[in-house]
Amino acid sequence: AGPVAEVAAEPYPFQFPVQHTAVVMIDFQRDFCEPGGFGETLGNDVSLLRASLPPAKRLLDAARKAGMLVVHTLEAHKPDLSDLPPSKMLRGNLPPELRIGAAGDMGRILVAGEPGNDIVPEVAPVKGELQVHKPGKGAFWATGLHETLQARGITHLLFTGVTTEVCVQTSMREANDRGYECLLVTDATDSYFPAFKAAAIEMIRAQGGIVGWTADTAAIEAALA
Ligand code: TIU
Repeated sequence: AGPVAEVAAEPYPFQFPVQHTAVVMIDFQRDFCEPGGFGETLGNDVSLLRASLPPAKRLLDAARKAGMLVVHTLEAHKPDLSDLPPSKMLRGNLPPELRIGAAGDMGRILVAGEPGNDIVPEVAPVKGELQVHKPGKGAFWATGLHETLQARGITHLLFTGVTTEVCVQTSMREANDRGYECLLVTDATDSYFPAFKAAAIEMIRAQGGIVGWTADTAAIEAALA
């Protein structure tokens, strides 16, 4: 029940019941968006992610005004690293001092509670919004997110975050298989590889929206206005 918004989306219009839709902000963390964190240790230019922050903030503002649920995810491991499989720890062939859990410029890399693991101030959570720590790339693996969303009657998800083709796309595919109607907000997501971002957007909405819909922040704002 309640209002249904319609977005001018690709590959065709996307309708969402506002009170049963959540905005999912994937991993807008200092570890990915600022120098000295996990993203930079992997050899990336972290400044490439920052264009998505102003649109993501606008989307947050629109969602908050509409009274929608907002979920912030964080790629975060427990301090004892018991949720870090060896495959993930050793991937990248990095020396021990650059691996997940090692001490970096912003604290221990990708460890919950460390300064670098925080969400960047531009899109920081406010009271009442959910924060979900996830040990994998997908937001539904080992998190309980599906049960949390089901308990709140959420059926539709608007995805933002970083990086487009890694944690955002993985999470959107997980959500799609669990029966959620999903839309990726194209200017509120970024990748270290612009060509990968463009390809992810194309592959999500191809074949009649095989994974879901895409639209920009202005289209969501217009739908909620
Ligand atoms: N490396 C990269 O592009 N992404 C990640 O490791 N995690 C997320 O996407 N959050």
